[in-house]
Amino acid sequence: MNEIYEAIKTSAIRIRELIEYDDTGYSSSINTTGDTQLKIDIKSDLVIEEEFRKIPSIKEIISEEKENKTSLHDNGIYTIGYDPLDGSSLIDVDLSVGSIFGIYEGGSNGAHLKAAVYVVYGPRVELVIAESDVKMYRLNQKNEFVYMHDIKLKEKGKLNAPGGTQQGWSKSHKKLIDDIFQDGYRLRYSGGMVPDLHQILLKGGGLFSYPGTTDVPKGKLRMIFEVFPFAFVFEQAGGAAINDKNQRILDLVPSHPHDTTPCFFGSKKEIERVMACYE
Ligand code: AHM
Ligand code: MG
Repeated sequence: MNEIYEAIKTSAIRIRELIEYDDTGYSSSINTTGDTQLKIDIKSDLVIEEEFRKIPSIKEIISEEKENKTSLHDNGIYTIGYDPLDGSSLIDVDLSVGSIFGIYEGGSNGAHLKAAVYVVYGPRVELVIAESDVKMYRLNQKNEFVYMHDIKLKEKGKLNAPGGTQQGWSKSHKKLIDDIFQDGYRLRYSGGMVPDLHQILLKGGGLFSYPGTTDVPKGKLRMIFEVFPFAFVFEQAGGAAINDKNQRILDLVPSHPHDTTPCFFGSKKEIERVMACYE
């Protein structure tokens, strides 16, 4: 597993360089979800693939930027699902973005997840590795990721990050979000799930939601590259992650690599509120 973490660190340093200095314009290609890809999405994907090709324990990779799996090493054991540059449309306005990795063994269902890693490219570069605990690292001037501290959620937080087009929310979802604000929670939402979830994790807790809406009934966020890795991080940090049927996210089984799901990530108390609303 360590060699995988090292490959992710090398990729992150290279991607940071692209974010800071490279062209942020559109390419001429469209990805599986129908988004026009930025040149930087494609380049970040290539950087990660190049670094992962050097690691014999990786059997195959599934990228948000590609339609199908890519086989790497026949004798490898791990499948890595990743989103090379999540929230990349925010680079134009100089907001934080991230990379997300799920390290799976034996398949790519939630239950196959062995570890999850994400990188936040903000004013500083931070990297979080979740195994049986959740550890945060920060990039220093010598391009080394230095361990900072473990991440542990409190039972209840203060932040609310409500995603999805409000016009398409159900009445009960709108009431849930309104009630949470009524209880004094503060709005913290940038539109990049990596910095939005990172903020909730570091500030002790809260709720991030991306429900099914009338325009996207199954939500927007993809299970293998985005939702499963963060569900793993939240559980290992002492929180929880569920869908709109009150099922644990990590029990879900996607039928296609790009399947999406409504999702809720939070500390224990906020997830209990979601369960009461969606039961
Ligand atoms: P992307 O992978 O195309 O960048 O989309 C994922 C991002 C998430 O970071 C964020 O939570 C969500 O899209 C916001 O989407 P929207 O503004 O369309 O609701
Ligand atoms: Mg994404």
